[in-house]
Amino acid sequence: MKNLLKNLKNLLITNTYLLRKLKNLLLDNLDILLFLIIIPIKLIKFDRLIYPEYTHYKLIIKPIMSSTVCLLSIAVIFKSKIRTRLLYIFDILISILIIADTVYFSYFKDIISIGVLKNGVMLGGVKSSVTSLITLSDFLYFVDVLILIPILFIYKKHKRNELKLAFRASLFLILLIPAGYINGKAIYNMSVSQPNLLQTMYNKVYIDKFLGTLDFHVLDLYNVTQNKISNSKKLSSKTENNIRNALNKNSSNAPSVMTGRYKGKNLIIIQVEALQQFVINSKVENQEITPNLNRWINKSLYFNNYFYQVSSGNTSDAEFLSNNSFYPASSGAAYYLYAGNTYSSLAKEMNDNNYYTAVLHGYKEGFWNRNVMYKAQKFKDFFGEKSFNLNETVGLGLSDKSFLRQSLTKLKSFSEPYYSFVITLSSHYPYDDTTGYGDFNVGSYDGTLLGDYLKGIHYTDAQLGEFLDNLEKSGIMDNSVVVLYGDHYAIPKDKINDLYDFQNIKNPTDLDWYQLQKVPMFIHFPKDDNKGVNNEYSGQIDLYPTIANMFGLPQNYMLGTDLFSTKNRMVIFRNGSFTDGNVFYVSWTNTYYDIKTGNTIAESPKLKKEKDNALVQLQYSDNTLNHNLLKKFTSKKKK
Ligand code: GP9
Ligand code: MN
Repeated sequence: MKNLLKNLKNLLITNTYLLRKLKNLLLDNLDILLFLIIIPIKLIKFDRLIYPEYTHYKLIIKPIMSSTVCLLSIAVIFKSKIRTRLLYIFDILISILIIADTVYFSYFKDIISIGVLKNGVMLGGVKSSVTSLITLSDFLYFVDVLILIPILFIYKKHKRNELKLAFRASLFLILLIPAGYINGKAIYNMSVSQPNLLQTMYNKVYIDKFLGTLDFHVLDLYNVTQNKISNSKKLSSKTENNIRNALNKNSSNAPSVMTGRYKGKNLIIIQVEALQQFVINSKVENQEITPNLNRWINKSLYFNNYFYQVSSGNTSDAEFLSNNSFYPASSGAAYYLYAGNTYSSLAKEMNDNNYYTAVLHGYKEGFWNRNVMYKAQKFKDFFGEKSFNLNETVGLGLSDKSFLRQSLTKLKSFSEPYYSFVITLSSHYPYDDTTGYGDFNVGSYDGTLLGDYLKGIHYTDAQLGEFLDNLEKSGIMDNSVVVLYGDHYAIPKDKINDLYDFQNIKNPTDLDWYQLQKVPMFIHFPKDDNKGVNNEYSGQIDLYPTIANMFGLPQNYMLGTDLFSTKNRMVIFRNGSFTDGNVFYVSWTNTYYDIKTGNTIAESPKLKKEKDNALVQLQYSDNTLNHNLLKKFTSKKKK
């Protein structure tokens, strides 16, 4: 009995000792505990806002917890007082970041990036309505910051058991290594499942949804810094002069019949999603695939050897090439990387000629960083998803039918002369939303990607036909030049065999593949003037110089060539492949093909020169963009 009592007493003493130890441990690390609870709650709350459809936290908990622990690991290196302060500062900063993200998201349905801040989009677009956008619930993010003030004050008085530096350093590693690994793995997985996404940031919301906003902002910072570091080397004035001369080559063009002929007319450019050339004047099951475009091509000047030149920036690269006459970024997307640059874009030159300029596209404003980049290109207005009534959707968003109808109404209200850049959406990969496509019979291709594409593009063709007919009926066409082209490929490489089969190509070569990378481009002039076919080899980079010539705009800063004034151009692709219309060089196999015979040919000194020149042109483009040379060139010119 005595022993039992003694044992009980001992147990009690040890327990109280343990309890006291535990209590002290908890109190000593209260700041860490609170940080580990508060920050993930805030991050998850924001994630729920941008991703209301998700049903469980499993998707996001790993990157959110691991990024929080990574931050925490930095703080634990310091002594307890500094650590607590640091964690508190992190809390404040994260709260500000999330509130800013929330306000921006409620307006643009996108996430703030450094480019957004640099371009002042936040100020321009949101300023007027900032107060109406901040809701009371946004302040919840700050509640703990306020409540913590008195708590931290009292907490200061608690004497903590100070850890030795060696212990703190090991704690740092113990936290950072697994957390960094888990976080890195989440980022890596995304880079595998969504190639190009992390470099181009075309869909910031997607990244934020699945990695959390902390990771998103760190990745954004990483991209920007990496770009800054790799471009920090200054260019010599000789290199700069060479670039300036190369950009100016169009200015020395002798005036042609087209020069200034359409000055004062409206310009409507229609960029069609995934419109490839092979569907033009082609049939499936004895029906025309694009009867309307075929009809309009007959009334227009059709360029039937026109290539897309996009790189990983896809649609945005097509816009970039066509509006600026520069090559896309070597990796990543120009719309993201160079959004802070100065441009001598088509819209800017049109503005300077008293045109009204606007972009119309019925999709999310922040996608492809458009809201930021249109500002940099000096478009006066961007009518994005918010400006349209989303009364009918196909695929990604607003249907082309509804979009083009609403766009026509908008065009009618624009003050003339105007430049309107209209971008369609419905014929977007994977083309499987058949709503409104009718029952276009694609025979044996039914159920394949190619079959779906044929249905999809047939639908878009019908909408474009209606739009073009209405432009004509309403008299707009009499006073406008209308340009239409496809942005990029529709059938990716892994499904290309279906297309070879459709085209009846046996034993395809890389030349065959390249010849299928054409997109239709036509220019319709008032009264069907200049109609015909132009067979010259050309590409998207040549559009701006061509339009500049027709509209009497300066042709000073462009790498493409005017389709009406220049012969023997080279069409250069981002990977260094090129064609001069006779020979096709495929860079990934270092092979030259004779276009007429389809045979490979040996490199001649002339071809070697062309190959080197292709790389020089790409280098001019990269240098201009990386060093923001247009800012320098255009401001010097004004003096
Ligand atoms: C969406 C659209 C799609 O706005 O332009 O871009 P893409 O995926 O084709 O590059
Ligand atoms: Mn596209």
